[in-house]
Amino acid sequence: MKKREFLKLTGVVGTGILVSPLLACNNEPKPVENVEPAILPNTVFILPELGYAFTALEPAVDAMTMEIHHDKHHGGYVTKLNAALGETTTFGGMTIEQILAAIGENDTAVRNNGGGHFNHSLFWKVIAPGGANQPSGALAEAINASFGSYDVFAQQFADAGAKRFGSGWAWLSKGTDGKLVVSSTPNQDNPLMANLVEVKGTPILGLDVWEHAYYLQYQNRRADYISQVMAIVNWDAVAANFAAL
Ligand code: MN3
Repeated sequence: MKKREFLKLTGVVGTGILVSPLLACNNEPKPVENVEPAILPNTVFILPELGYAFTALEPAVDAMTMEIHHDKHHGGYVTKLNAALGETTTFGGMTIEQILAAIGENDTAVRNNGGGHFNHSLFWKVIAPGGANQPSGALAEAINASFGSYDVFAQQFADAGAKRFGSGWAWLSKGTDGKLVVSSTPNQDNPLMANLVEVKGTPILGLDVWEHAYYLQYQNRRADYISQVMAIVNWDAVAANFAAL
């Protein structure tokens, strides 16, 4: 690069002095500057594959419900989550679990759509066809220790879903005290949202009781939907969630 071009690029053409002799000889330590932490780019979330046919859960859940629920509802949450994250730098580089643990009252779009993404991602796995239809091993022991028996747990879980007013979820989670706990949340909230929910923990089983999850097939019979889906829970998937904690 020619000198004139260099001077032009550095913006000092015509000043006459390139480097002040005072500055050039200044060996004083520089004051420590407040360096802003690097802003990490937002994670871009994608709609996970269902992993099985829309017909695979019939007759408990019909194919049209599964298709609309996965492609349109869950897909919509993912699209809107990514859009909401684009409006802020607060959640840069975070996993969905980290985002949900960090959100507060004012993060409405991330709360609704991030919750929607996490909740449905869990749901598709715990109702996947195949797998044990009853808990066993360490998970069965934990259920017995926490609730007394599977039947007591199952009644609490079904009640949590049936009594949820409006839209929401029933959860089986590992609570902050290490015990398993049943809870229910409104909308797309879940027990990971430590700043927002009463019963905090890490969910290992979730049941969607929004009307979009059952209305085409069950209409107003939410309790029937709950009992049919509880009968097809993939307890191997739930046990894998439990073992990962
Ligand atoms: Mn849903």
